Amino acid sequence: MKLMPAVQSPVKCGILFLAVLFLPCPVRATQMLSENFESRGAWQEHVRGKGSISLVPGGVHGKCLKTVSEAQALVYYSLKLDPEKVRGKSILIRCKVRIRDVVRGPKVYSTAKIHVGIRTADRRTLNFATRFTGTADWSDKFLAVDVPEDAQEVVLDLGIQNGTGTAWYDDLTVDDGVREQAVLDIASVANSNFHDETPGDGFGFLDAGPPDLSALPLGYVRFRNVDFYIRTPARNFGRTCVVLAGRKRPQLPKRIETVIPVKMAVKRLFFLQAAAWSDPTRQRPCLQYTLRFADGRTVDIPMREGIEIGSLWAPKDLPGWKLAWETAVDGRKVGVGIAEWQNPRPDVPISWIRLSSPGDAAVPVVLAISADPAKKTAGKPGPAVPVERSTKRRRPAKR
Ligand SMILES: [Ca+2]
Ligand SMILES: [Ca+2]
Repeated sequence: MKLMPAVQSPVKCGILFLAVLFLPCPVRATQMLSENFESRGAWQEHVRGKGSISLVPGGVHGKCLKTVSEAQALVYYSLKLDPEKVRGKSILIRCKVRIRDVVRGPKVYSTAKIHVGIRTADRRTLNFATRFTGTADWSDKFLAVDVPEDAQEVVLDLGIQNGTGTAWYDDLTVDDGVREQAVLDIASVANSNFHDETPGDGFGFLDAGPPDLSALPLGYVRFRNVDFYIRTPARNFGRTCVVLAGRKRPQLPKRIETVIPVKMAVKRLFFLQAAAWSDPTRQRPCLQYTLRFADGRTVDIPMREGIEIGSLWAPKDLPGWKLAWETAVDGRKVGVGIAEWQNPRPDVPISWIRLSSPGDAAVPVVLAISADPAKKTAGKPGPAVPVERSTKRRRPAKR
């Protein structure tokens, strides 16, 4: 293991970037269910009104589930989850979803959705749902559900509840939500998105055209054995990442005034990031994270081009930045990587993180930040699950 030299910080606390710490982790999410909708299996069909349920070709892989509601019908494809396996857990449901002309029905929840209904021992009904309306091609959807300890019945439903339209589902997984790393919520600082069609028109990701980060997987991802949460454009006014000023984009902010709340003691931080128009030979900071500890002390973590932050369009492993994801668009590469920071003060909670850039170097892009919590709660070592929580409803008997 090679230790990188300590960098300057106000508290001189010997910050080390560890080059090869991406080792297999002992705590992994356990997958409880994986459904590809090639055949019906244990699922039940519920159609009330004019609608239909079918398994049809044209899925993300092979067949998919197609649910059609012609006039505010209830069209649910339902599966009972084993309450023994999900009680007291924060389960995470992921699914590819495609919708066409889905129009909301009489209630705010009358839409296409991923829904979980829970009946408890004292006969309460809890409803959790991620809802969809309109028309959209296949995309990743999530639903996180905190299942109470006294859950007696847990039912997962896919389909349309009294809305009108068509919804397709494929590649469904349910896992127990346990994560090795805690994902930090960057919603408060996100100022950009991943997409830019036209260079130089003043809009879009880096305003440099393709290749952009449109193909980056969204939601919960695990790169090099580190859990991250990549924001989806469906929330937060489409803002999914942070782009700061650099030589080629001086008009962007050099400093984000808001901060990322952390509020926990951490052993390590992981930064998913890359630099555009980067010159790895410069080896000077183009991005800085400033951490404030609960005792008021701060520490600056500079990210140097060619060392801790690699090139977005020529991504390759560096001493302190390991390639996490890459793709090619028309033969041109684009990729992002992980820089890891070992906290010399793991016993002091970190209050927040601020982002800034010198503004005269590469243009830095920050996609996600995760932390290794210093303490793991028994049974729930993962993060407080999501950054973009589901809509939670507590209404009796209505799904
Ligand atoms: Ca399929
Ligand atoms: Ca543009």
